[in-house]
Amino acid sequence: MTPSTAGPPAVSVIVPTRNEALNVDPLLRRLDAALAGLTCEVIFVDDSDDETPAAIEVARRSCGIPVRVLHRAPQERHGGLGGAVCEGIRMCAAAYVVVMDGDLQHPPETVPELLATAREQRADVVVGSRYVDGGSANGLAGKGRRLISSGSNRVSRLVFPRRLRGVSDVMSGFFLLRVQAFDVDALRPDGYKILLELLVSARKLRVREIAYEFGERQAGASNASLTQGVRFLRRLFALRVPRPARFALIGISGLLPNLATTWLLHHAAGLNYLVAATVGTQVAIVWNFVGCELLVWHGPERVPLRRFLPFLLINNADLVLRLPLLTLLVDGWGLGVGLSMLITLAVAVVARYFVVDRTIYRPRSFDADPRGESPPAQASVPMARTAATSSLLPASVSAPVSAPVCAPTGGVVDLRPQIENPGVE
Ligand SMILES: Nc1nc2c(ncn2[C@@H]2O[C@H](COP(=O)(O)OP(=O)(O)O)[C@@H](O)[C@H]2O)c(=O)[nH]1
Ligand SMILES: [Mg+2]
Repeated sequence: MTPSTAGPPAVSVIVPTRNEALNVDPLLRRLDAALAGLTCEVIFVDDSDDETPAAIEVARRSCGIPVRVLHRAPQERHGGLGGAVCEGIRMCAAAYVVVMDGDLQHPPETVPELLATAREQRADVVVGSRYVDGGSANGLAGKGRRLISSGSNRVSRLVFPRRLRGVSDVMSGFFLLRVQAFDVDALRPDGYKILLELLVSARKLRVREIAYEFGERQAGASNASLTQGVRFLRRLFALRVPRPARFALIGISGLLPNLATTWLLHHAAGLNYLVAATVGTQVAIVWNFVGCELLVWHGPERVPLRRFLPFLLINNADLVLRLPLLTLLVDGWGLGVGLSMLITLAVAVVARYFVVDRTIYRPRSFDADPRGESPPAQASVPMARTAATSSLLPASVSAPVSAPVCAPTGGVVDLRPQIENPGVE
């Protein structure tokens, strides 16, 4: 195929890869044949530790399609698979991107149909679906994977009934996007299932589906794991429930270990009630900290202890400050003890939220997080580095032609805070 060099390509195919050395050559060959006649480019966003970059370098020489590669070093792998897709979208030169796996489970021959559907039906998203007539999920390895896939689909649609209405395969990794319909910088990708994130983040999307047969992995091993499942559930919760509400929920749930510990130490172990209540409070603080790390701010795994110590301090200070307020309400204003307790607790939760948010979890804390657990600072990889990282880039294709939404940040790390999607539905 002879790609046209005039103007931007019609479609950029984004392939996130992690250890796919044996698959990139057959993938590029099939894409080359399938996309004959289309102006296009392929962008690999590679997080591999094997020889995948070298394999792409070799394979691209006999490929008629311009191929670009962004290889991310371990400390740059923000957001895992989802983060890689977002990087690809930022780099793309076309108005449409197709995202597909690098292991040939997604048939390259279906890419033209995705594009044709988007153009004919003026769609913002075209989802390759395994669950419509003509589609098949047989390539999913084992009954367990099939159950997880269909279960996650159902749960997602239950959580976002309006946004996901009519989408039969929310878990699909094979889809097309009209780039202008999305603000990639507002996303907080977290591992797999980036399509869910995209679908719930933008309003009024025109979504269409086409069937495809999910094939078997060509070579190598799947990167999916239980951890990815946990990250998915966590992300679903975060997309649905705004952060302050998550914080409040964790705080309320902390009452349980607090009361249980206090009761046990006082009644079962016979400790003085003040000692028991103090220990109970410390247990609740640990509970809250773990909850905040996992479900509220998603702190990086490294050195959580460094965040725990100030967390412990803030929570105990809160206890000390609440008592004078309680005295003021009860003795000064004559309010009942129960009501006063409730008021002081509510004031404390709000104050604690702001203090913890602005100090322990302020954006700077996440700047260098390699796992990209919802980094509020988006570390965009400059195009210059892209070119330098990869000798794979012919000069003519090393820079995108034009696309405002995916313009590279040109060597600058963009520190704008990321916008979460609180209560997006
Ligand atoms: N860039 C990047 N690609 C990834 C990552 N994890 C998986 N992939 C790629 O995403 C695609 C789907 O992953 P795969 O392991 O096949 O998952 P499965 O299809 O659910 O079993 C493949 O092309 C992988 O190489 C990652 O952390 N970063
Ligand atoms: Mg796969």
